Amino acid sequence: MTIAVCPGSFDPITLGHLDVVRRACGMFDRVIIAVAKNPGKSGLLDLDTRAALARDAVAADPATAGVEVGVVDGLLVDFCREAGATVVVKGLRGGADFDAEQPMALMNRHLSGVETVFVVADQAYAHVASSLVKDIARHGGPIDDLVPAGAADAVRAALAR
Ligand code: COD
Repeated sequence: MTIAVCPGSFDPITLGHLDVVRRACGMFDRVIIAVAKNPGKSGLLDLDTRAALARDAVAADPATAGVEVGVVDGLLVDFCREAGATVVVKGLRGGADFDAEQPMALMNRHLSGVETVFVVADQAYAHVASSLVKDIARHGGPIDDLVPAGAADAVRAALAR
C-alpha cells in the first residue's frame, strides 16, 4: 500500500489544489493533505482553519471523501515518516512552480528518501493561486468560483478582522 502526502500552505485551499488531490487519489492507496507553514509567505488563515476548510472540501467530493487532513508541526519529511508515506504529490502550474519545487523535492529525498511526484496543473486551474485569491478578495472581487464552498467566506471574514 502506497501512502501519498499532498503538502501545501493551503491559505486558502483552492480548486486547483483539490484537482491535484483528486488526481493523487487515482494514483495512490491513501492520500493525506498536509497543511504546513511556508516561512516565505505571510499567512492569512490560521493553520487549523486551513485544515478545517480542506476537510470540508474533501468530504464534499466522493472522489476525495477518504482523504485525511493533518497539520505539519516541523519538517514535512517527519510528517511523512510518521504517516508511513513514501510519496509527496505536488502540482506544477508552470516554470516558476518547478523552480520552487525542485530544491524542495531534492532536499526531501536527501533528508528521508521520500519521492516527489509532480502533476501538471489542469488548464482549468493553472491560473489559480491562493495569493491571487486573497488579493482579489482584498479588493472586493469575486472568489467563489476559485475556492471550495466555505473558503470564500473564511477568507473574507479573515480580511475583515
Ligand atoms: N493547480 C495545481 N497545483 C497547484 C495550484 C493549482 N492551481 N495551486 C497550487 N498548486 C500546487 C503548488 O505548486 C504546490 O505544489 C502545492 O500546490 C501547494 O501550494 P501552496 O502554495 O498552497 O503551498 P506552498 O508551495 O507554500 O507549500 C510549501 C510547503 C508548506 C509544502 C513547504 O514550505 C514545506 O514543506 N514546509 C514544511 C517545513 C519543511 O519541511 N521545510 C523544508 C522543505 S525542503
